[in-house]
Amino acid sequence: MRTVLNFIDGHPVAGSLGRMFDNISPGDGSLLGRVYEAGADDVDQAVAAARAALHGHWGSLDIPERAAMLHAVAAEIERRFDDFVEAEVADTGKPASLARHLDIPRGAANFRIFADMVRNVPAESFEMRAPDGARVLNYAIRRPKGVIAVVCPWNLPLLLMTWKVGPALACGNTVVVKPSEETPSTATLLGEVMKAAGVPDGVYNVVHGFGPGSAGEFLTRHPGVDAITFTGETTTGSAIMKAAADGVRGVSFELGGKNPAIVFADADLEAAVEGTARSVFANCGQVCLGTERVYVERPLFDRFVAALKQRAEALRPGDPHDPGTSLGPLISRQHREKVLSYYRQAVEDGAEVVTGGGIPAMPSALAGGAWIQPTIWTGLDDSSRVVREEIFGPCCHIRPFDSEAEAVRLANDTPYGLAAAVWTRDLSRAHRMAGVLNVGICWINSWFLRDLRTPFGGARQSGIGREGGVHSLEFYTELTNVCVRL
Ligand code: NAD
Ligand code: 6OD
Repeated sequence: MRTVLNFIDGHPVAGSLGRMFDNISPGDGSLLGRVYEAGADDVDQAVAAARAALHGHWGSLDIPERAAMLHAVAAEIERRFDDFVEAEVADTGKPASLARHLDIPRGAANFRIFADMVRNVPAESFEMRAPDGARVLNYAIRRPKGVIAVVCPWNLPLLLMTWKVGPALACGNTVVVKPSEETPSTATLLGEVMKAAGVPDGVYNVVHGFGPGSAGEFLTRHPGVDAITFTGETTTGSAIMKAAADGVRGVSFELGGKNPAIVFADADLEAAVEGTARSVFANCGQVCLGTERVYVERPLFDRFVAALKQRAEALRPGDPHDPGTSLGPLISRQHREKVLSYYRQAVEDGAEVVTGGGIPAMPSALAGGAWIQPTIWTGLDDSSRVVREEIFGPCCHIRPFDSEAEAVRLANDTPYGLAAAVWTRDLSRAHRMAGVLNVGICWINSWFLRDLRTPFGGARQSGIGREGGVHSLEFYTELTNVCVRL
């Protein structure tokens, strides 16, 4: 059984509490290891180490040197690729093929892309005349914002953490990361990678624990933290925003969603079904960009429902290392209880259960895991909680529509606004839809296919701000306008 430590000032440490919490396998419910919980004193130390590193070697590095070090981090992640896959698969139960294809490569890419980006930031400058005719030059410089708190969820642990740590470090900041209590391993492994890549002590710190009354709250309330970047539930975002109000710290939030897919009758049916199936069931439905509401134009409705049902029933839950496995478990039995409560609610609200709706029979070795059936419903009223609230499981409701205007009204009828997918062969209509859907990301005949230089984030209750490419600069740097009388 393994022991997971905090990582503070370049060293693995148990912390001041002497307290540990369990790291449970979602696949079989077994105890994977125990994690040292960080207390308020440990968070203090981590923030102090990050502050010292900011004013030390890291802060004075030239951009090319910093960028080279982040390339070394990416290379080291790739060198230890199998260790990262093992750690991510153990913590999440997801199929190893998914971790190999998505999570770990993106972990490395998130350092490369921002290392390259900061080497090419254009500077803004203007020249004017003073009243006496003298020339005056104004130019803006970007400085690191300071010590950044990075608070992460459990669904794509390394991918989502490095999506924030990459740009934060590239811009010259230092970080204290609070990984999800469910998935502590890859953030800890990244500490070893930082060390091996020569990143100075204190630049990257990890504190383990929970939210309220634990490391999450200690970190986000800490006055030594200059800004907070967070991915997780909207209600948690709201709590963190209150914590950030003291000291008027900036926040960048990637929050929940209830994303629609809209399938027009002229869509390539095969492509629409395949893309929607991925967006509903990938990572066992635990992707913030995933689809939970599907609207299909009436002439295609019955064929689409039948085809998606076939896809759902072809998914194979099982051992993550078996190449035939295409569906992992949910992250925990506790999360499964939440998802199952929506499965029951759907039936109470009069849904037709097209497929699924319960717990699959699993071999006895896996029976203790958080397995759940992929599920499709039709026939729910638009007001049902199942159609309105984020479930974060492998499920969707499919409803017919009769006109483009109705599809837009239904898709936008939500407090969220993260993503929408539109499936049509009519490109004019596709562009028109992108202009009226109230979302941060509009996929056209695609899903989860995005250039990392583009803005990522959500509208309405799905987030605050955008990260990605130069958009990350807005959050991770402070601008100083320099006004020079020549
Ligand atoms: P969560 O909000 O429960 O937890 C996220 C992190 O916040 C964890 O590390 C947790 O310990 C910490 N936390 C909880 N309460 C806190 C508090 N009061 N103060 C400080 N930290 C606190 O989210 P989750 O269950 O881990 O992840 C699933 C959620 O994340 C879903 O709602 C999903 O939509 C969302 N998500 C959004 C995106 C996006 O890009 N928009 C990406 C992935 C996940
Ligand atoms: O691809 C990304 O950069 C990103 N932030 C994806 C988020 C997925 C949510 O689960």
